[in-house]
Amino acid sequence: MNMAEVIKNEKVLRFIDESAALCNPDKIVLIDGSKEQRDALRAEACSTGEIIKLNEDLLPECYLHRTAVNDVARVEDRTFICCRNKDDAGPINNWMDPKEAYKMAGDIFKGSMKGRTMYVIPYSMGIVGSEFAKIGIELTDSIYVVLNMEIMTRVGLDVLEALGKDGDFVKGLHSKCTLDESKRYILHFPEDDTIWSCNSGYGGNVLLGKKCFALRIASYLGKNEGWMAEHMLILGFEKPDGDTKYIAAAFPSACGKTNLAMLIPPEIYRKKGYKIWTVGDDIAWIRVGADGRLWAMNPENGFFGVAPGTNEKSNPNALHTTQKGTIFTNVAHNLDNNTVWWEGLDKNPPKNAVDWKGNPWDDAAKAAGVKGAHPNSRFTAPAKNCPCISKAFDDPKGVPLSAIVFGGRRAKTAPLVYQSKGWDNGVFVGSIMASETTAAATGAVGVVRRDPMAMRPFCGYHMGDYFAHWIEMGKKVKNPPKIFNVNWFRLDDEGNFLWPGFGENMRVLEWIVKRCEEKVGAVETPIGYVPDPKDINLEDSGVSEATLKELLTVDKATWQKEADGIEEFYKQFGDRLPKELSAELAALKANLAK
Ligand code: OXD
Ligand code: MN
Repeated sequence: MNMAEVIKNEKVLRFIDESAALCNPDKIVLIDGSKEQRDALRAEACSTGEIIKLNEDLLPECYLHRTAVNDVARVEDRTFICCRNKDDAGPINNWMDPKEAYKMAGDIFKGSMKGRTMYVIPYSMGIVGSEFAKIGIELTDSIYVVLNMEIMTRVGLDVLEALGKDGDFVKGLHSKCTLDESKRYILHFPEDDTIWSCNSGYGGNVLLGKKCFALRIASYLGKNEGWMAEHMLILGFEKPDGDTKYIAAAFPSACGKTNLAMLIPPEIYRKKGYKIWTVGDDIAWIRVGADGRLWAMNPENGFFGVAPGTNEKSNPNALHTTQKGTIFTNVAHNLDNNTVWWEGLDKNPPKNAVDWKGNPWDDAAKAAGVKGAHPNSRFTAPAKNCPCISKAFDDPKGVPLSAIVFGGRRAKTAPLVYQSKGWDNGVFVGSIMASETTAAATGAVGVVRRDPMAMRPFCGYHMGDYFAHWIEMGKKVKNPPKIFNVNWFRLDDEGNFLWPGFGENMRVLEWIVKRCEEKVGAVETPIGYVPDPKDINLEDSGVSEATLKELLTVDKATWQKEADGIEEFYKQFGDRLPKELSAELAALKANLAK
């Protein structure tokens, strides 16, 4: 294929030329999104051992990949925001001067694709050609990246068509290089719409459409263009009368976002006709609609979910989603039937297996406690496989939000659910989000890690300016969503979870929706509104009224300590902390002193 005949956009051609001059690949191949090309790439990657074809009858079109043992997760300490002014990156991000970063990484990229092919992936975040979609071009020397991008985003020649002769795009350059950890860098240049990633082959570091573009670069674009890129799932809550209310929810990593997005309601709800529909499980792009509401869309096209713990009970919808056209990364390989296995899938680990490192996983290894799958092993699965995918998934407008929900993992502090007292108070609630490491056996409370809006690792600019952007957005919406906080992880004094979680979270979602519809009252506390216990449906939940009361308590002494912690946390933002948030903190303190 003659690249210049197909690619009409000079800026794309220049980007390819400059990157090729730097990385020196033997060949350049444009990814066209066709099945023929995909099949050929799969076959090539199978022939080199990069991926393994799984049982076609049991897992059609599914593959297994193992990353290098030193390359199994996002690397926050090697992730940088490279903007000209250091202050603009803020106190939470790592910063590098863009000139230095280009020079340093340029030396690493130099000649890195020699003997390899450079693949050119044109992809769209959002529906191709829709007014809310944004386009990226990722250049990579990894077939694994190409195949994952084809699941996670919309890839193909129609993207180049939509880009047109002059359109702008996010430039992503990735090379595995030598997978040298000491030279691994994930660099973002928000002022240049550019991402450079080197020496990694792990999803979160190399599927540049996801965290790098759709959150870090997009959050910066959103600030400048008046919209928001958030680390949020989006779900539809359908009531028996067919009316569906949409909720976006932000949780730190490993708090069950994918599970909540694909929740199956308890039987008593199913019988009445309630349903949950998945619009997205990780990222929401949010804009102000002409109707004065906030509208959210999922820019992704697949799910990059954590495998361990996913099973028929915890998330049957996710499990079902992974049964076709899926790439599994770092799970155990069941050699008996050429399928996959991970801890928490079922109680029958395969007898004849290979672990995620590629070593035989025999009785001796199991007895020694060696895990079959890495704890952060993943599935990359097409969204359209999901049994509960929302019909709004393909709607370019997205969905109107009734509620925004924040959550974290707190042993004692946060009640099961509370509602903020309005937009600014809701921004405050999001800004103080936190998770604790819990020592469940003893009930001891661990270290608090503040993770504002679950964006701590993903905000592409100064977090204080990000808070200010949230406050500004509130001024633009006539009918803002109501803002809530949930905590599925509250513990009793013995360290047991008080709330069953998973599908039972439906009971809390129901209260949230009723509050949005102004169908139930609530009890005012110093931090916001909690449910009157009678308004949470406990039928068949196994939760007693006494436990629910405990779940809903707001302890003043605990919150006074929390307020001190917030004050400390806020100090680092200096004068970039919006005055609205200092006022909210002062109001909380005053409420607690009453
Ligand atoms: C993810 C994360 O991989 O948040 O989605 O870490
Ligand atoms: Mn995430």
